[in-house]
Amino acid sequence: MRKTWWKEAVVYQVYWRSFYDTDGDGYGDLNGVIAKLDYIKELGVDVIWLNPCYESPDKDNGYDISDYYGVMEKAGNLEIWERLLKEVHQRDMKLIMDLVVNHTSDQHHWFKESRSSKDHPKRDWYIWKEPVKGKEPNNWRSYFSPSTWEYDETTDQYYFHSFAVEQPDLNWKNGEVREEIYKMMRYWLDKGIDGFRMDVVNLLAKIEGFPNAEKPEKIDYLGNNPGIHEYLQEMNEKVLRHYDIFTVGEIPFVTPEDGVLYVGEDRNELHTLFHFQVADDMPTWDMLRYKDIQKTWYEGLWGKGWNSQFLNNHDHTRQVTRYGNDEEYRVESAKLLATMVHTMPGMPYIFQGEEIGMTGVRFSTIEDYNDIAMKNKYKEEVAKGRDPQEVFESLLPLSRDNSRTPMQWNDSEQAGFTDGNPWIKVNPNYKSINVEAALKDPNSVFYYYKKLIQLRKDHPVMVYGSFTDYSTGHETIYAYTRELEDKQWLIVLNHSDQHEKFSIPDIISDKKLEPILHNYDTITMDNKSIELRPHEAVIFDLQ
Ligand code: TEU
Repeated sequence: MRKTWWKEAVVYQVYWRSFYDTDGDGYGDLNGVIAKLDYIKELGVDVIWLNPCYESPDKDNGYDISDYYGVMEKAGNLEIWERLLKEVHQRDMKLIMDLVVNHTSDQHHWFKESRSSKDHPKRDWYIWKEPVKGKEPNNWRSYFSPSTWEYDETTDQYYFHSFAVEQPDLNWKNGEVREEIYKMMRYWLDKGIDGFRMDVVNLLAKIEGFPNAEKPEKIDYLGNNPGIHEYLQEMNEKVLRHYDIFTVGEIPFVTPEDGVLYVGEDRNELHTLFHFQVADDMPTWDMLRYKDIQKTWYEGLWGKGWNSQFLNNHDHTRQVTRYGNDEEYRVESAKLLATMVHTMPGMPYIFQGEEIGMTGVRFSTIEDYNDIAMKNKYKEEVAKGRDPQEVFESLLPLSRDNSRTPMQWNDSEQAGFTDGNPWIKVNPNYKSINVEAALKDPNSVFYYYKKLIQLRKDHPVMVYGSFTDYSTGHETIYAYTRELEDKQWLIVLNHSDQHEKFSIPDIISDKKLEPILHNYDTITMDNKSIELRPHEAVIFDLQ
C-alpha cells in the first residue's frame, strides 16, 4: 500500500465560532484559534480542519457563503486568517479549509444577478424551473425544508435548494460556474492551505430532468448522480493534482461500492471520504450494525482507497452522549470510543471538546436552540398540528446544537469561552468537565487521546495494518486485530454497562498479550480469557 503523510495523520476539527472568543462578541474567532494552537499541538494532532469562515449571512453557520474570497467579521479578517495559517505551519501542523460549493448564500452576488431576470448571463448559474400546474416542479424534499424548490416572484419561476431556502444550489452543468469555483480553490491553495474538506460534494450533479421521487422523504436522490465523477475528475485535473494536499469529501448516501469510485487511488478524485452509514443511519449504538458497517467498508476499500473514522462532528451529537454512557461511565466510555475510532482502518477525526469528553445538551426551550435544521423541522411539524412540546422533545437527541455548545476551557463563568454573552448557551456541566481540569488530571480523557495519537506515530501497524474481527455476532464486545509484517495488535472493547468475559480465540492464545494502552488501572485475565469491566478498552501487543 502506498504510504502518504495524510494516511498517517490525525485531524482535529475546529468549529471556530464555539472555540474561543477573544473580542467579547460571544462568538469564537480566528484569533481565538491562534490563542489555543499550543493546546491543539499538545494533543499531537497533525491537521486542523476549520469550519467555514467565509463571508456569510450565517443562516446556516457559515455554510451559506456570500463571498468566497472574504472572511466573515465574526471570525476576524483575511489578515488574521493569514496569521492563523502561518502559526499553524510554524507548529508543524497543517490546515484544511471547508469548501462549500454545492450551494451559495442567496445573498451571494451571483445569485442576486441570477434571480434578477430570465435572460441575465448568470441565470443559468443556478437551477431555475417553470412551475408545474402552478406548483413546485417536482415532489423532492430538501434537507432543511419540505421542498427543494422555492418560488421567486421576480421571474415567476422556482429555484432549487438542497438545504435551506437561503442556500440555492449552483448549477454545476454550467462550465463558467465550474471555472469560477476552480479559480477560487486555487486562490486558497496558493495561499498555502493544505487541503479541503468538501461539503456534500457528491450532491453537485443532479438527476437529469428532475423526475418525481417514489419516496420523496428518502432524500438520497440528491446525491451520487450521473456526472459527479466527471466533475470531480475535472476538479482534480484542473486544480487538486497540482498541489501536495489532502482532500476529504463529505459523501452522504454512499455505499462502499460507490465509495471506491470517489477515493480509489486510481480514480484521481478525492483522497478520503466521510460516509454517513453510522452518523446518519445509526441513531443510537448498535454493535452488530456498527461491526457490519466497518467490515463492509474495510472489504470495499482496503488496498484501493482510504477511509475516515468519526462518530461526531458539528452536525452530529457528541459521541459519548449518543453512542456511549455520558453519566456513570463518561470517562471510561469516552476513552473506549476514542480507542475504537483510532484503531479502525482509516483516518481518525477529533471534534473539538471530544478530547475532554464533552457531552450533548438538553436545553429547556426551543428558543435556546439555534440550529436551522432543528428550528425548521420544529416549525414544519408544529404547523401540521402536532403538540409543540412533543415535537421539541423528539428533536433533542439529534439536534446539531448538541455538539455546537462552547468549548469548556475552565470552571469560570461561560466556561472561559467568552467575556460576553455566548451565541449559544454553555453546557452547564462545564464546572466539572473542562480543559483546565483535564490538563491537571493524568488520567483524564485528554491524556488518553494524547497517548493514542502518539501510538499512531510510533507504530505504523495502527495506520497500515490489516484488520480482522474476532468478535462477529457479539453484541457488546468488539475485538479485532491489526496486523503489519511481524507486528500484531489485538484491540478488545466492552461497549456496555455490564461486566463481560472475552474468550481469547485459539488462533492467538499461544501469544503473550502485552497491554500497551488501557482505560482501567488493572487487568484481569489469564491465557484463556479477559474479564472486562463496563466500557473497558485495551490495546494489546501480541508477542
Ligand atoms: O452537512 C450535510 C448534512 O446535511 C449533514 O447534516 C448530514 O448529517 C450528513 O452530513 C449528510 O447526510 C453539511 C455541513 O456539515 C452542515 O453543517 C451544513 O448545514 C450542510 O452541509 C449544508 O452546507
